[in-house]
Amino acid sequence: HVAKYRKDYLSPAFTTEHVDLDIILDDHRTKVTAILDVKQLREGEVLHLDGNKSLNLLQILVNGQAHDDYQCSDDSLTISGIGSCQLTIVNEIDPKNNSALEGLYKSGDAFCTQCEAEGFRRITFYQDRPDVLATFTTRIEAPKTGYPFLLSNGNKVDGGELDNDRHWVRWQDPFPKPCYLFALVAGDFDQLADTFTTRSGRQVALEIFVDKGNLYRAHHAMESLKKSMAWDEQRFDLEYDLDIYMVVAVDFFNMGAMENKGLNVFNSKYVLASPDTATDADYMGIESVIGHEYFHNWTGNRVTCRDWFQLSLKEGLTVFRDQEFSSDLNYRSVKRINSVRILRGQQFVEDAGPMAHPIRPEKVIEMNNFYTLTVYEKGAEVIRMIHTLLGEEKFQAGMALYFQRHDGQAVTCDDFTQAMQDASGIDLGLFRRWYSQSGTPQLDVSDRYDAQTKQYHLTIRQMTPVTADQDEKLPLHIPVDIELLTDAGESIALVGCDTQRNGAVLNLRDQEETFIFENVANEPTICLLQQFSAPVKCHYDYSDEQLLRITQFATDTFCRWDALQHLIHKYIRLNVHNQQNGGVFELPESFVDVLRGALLDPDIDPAFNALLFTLPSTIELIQLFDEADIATIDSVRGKLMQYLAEQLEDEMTALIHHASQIDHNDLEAIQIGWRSLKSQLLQFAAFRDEALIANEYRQAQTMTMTLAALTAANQADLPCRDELMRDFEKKWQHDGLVMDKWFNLQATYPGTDALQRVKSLLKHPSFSLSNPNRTRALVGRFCYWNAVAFHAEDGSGYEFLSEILMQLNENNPQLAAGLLTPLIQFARLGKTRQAKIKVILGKLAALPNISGDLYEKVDKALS
Ligand code: BAL
Ligand code: ZN
Repeated sequence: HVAKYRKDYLSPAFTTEHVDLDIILDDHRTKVTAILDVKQLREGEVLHLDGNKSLNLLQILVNGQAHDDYQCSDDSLTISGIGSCQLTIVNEIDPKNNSALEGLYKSGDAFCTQCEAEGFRRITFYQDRPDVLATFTTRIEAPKTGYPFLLSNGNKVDGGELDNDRHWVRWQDPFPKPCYLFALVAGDFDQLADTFTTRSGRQVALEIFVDKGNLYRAHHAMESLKKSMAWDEQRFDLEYDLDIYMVVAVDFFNMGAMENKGLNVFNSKYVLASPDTATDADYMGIESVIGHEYFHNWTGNRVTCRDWFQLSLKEGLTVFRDQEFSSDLNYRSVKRINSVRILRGQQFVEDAGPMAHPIRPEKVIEMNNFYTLTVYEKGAEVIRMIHTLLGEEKFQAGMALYFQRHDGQAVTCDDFTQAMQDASGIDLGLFRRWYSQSGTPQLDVSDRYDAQTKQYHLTIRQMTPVTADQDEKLPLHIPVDIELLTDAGESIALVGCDTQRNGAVLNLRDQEETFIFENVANEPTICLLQQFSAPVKCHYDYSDEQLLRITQFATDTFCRWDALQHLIHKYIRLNVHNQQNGGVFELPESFVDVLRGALLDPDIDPAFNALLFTLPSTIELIQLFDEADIATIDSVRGKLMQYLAEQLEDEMTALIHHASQIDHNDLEAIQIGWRSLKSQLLQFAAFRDEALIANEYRQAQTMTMTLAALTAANQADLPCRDELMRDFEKKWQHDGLVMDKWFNLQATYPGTDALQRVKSLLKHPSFSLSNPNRTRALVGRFCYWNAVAFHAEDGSGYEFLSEILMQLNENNPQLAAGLLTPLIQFARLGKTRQAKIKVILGKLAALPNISGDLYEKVDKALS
């Protein structure tokens, strides 16, 4: 397993300008003929093609003549004695036995592909690197029966019938692309067709392909696609470029979806939705992933990455774009808070663990391991900071310059920031460190008020703790968006220091800076990081009174929510300490009163209140402790829920009732908000009213409310829980996607026998380890989210995961490496558990056939 380094990038000695593919599909012997127009860029070098041991090479021709000056190994084909030429390669592959779900494989009865990052080399020998851009024509041949649809990138240009019930189709993609954007799908589907007229008046055919019988579940995806196309024109001035845009939903898929040019392949989880099978969260997820893949057409496809170290060039930017899309269409504050929860709850943990890396990694063994929260979510935060520093207008000018300079090219993160800097005139020199430095910066904030001069002095110190990959850290350019509040909760105008955008964004550039504000009548309360203006941890010594003030009065909803989180963290810490020392559970009345006030507010904002009543998970709370006592943390969290359920019983009951009356089961934002609040309140109600929960389950008219009731019954381990679970199972056992919700609940069951239950469910007829969605729903969910059971002192959870990983190591290494995460993030688990984990990791490391995917992570965790 050999590491590659960003610093070693070398432009290719050859490129391929055009690829003519001919693929004759067969379950076990698919024949691939690739005719490549190869152009030599540097003299005196051989042509290096990437391959895979699964390829069976049949023939090589150079300009039509047999050529035998080549060397073929497990993963490469090196051809000597050629310059610019037409190179023909013929090989066979075995899609049906391809369980890794990379390259060409079978998902159910259909053929489909996944080529990013390095899957094309499992289809044929090729320069499988993103800086080789070629136009593609693709001829596909297959039986008509079973495969009436033969799809690839670009436009369909030809096709015909053959003997023996066979047919063929030819596709042509006029846009040069790297091979990771190649796609092929063949199968029998239901097809939902629509059109979109672009702003310049071109009609684009939109086609969504789903398994037979699922057409009624494809409409939301289609609506989301049309909204994405319109939004990208309006907000980013970007229009679609081909005559057709296709989306295919498949059940066996390692990722969420893939942005192949003109032919997106999607995990069916992000396409299929109907009110009885999908929750509001599923609907939102579909809208955002459909948007994400569509937005890649410009940020990823028209301008792509020079090399895979630059992945965040397209992913960070496209996540930022999909976040903005969801925010513009739905509810900006809720979207922002949810993004921050993922970042803090999971990306900060990645920074603190053995897989820490900058958003632009320096060293990679297996590229699939770097489709991370750091590259995606922190990458999006870095783009968001540029947006904050430049403002919308200059940011859009930067985007326009980026496309003007780089359309049709494979470029770097530096090219992007340079375009932003040149178009805006704002110096991003120091800011670029965000691309090369890993870790979560920490801000320490202190202040001083001078009543005589009416000056307020704000001092911010920054420090980034060392990470597993880097032991030297430098100061970063950090935008700190602030508000000052009076004791009465009024906003104070900011006068007198270097601020931008409404005078509220401070530019922190040095290790320590003091900002002085004038004309401040009284000592203010500071609200820090409005809209979470930078992906940092922030420490300020707040009094409870100040936090309660911010929760009630800050202009910024993120700051209001965040202040409440500070309080919750504080009381969790306090009560964990109490419980460990034989004390009793305590919570100040003032805190309960603020929550009561939120529930009684006549202008209640249900979606925001739902977030106030979403307590941090046990797994998030573990991060508050240097050495986490998981059982006690979990128990205190439960007590906090029960205590609030008792104290706020009347207010919660009234709102649950009110929400039920408002709910008409439609997707209006306000309705989603009320369902979301009711769902959260049911989690509390479960601790005192079993009948209510059972009743809610039976009367639910949407999957959102069905699942809310079932989740409440499961979390509180109510006597009716098993019966409701059986009812759900009976109703949905035929539908894997819906059963994933059931497996999720089984995985997070709070009872002491959770592991035994999960083990026995591996044999459930709806479960299969070969399906990534099922595996993540049961095994992944258990190991990541059932902290108490997975981290059981006896190590049984760790043993269980290692057995699963040994099974998946060869079959689907990418899936295995994803599941490994909770086993390598052990910093806060204490010595006993760490020792047990290291024994398990040692066993994995000793596997004779350990995949690069697992090796890279295990090796880092052990070193
Ligand atoms: N490019 C891989 C899937 C995605 O980020 O859209
Ligand atoms: Zn993406």
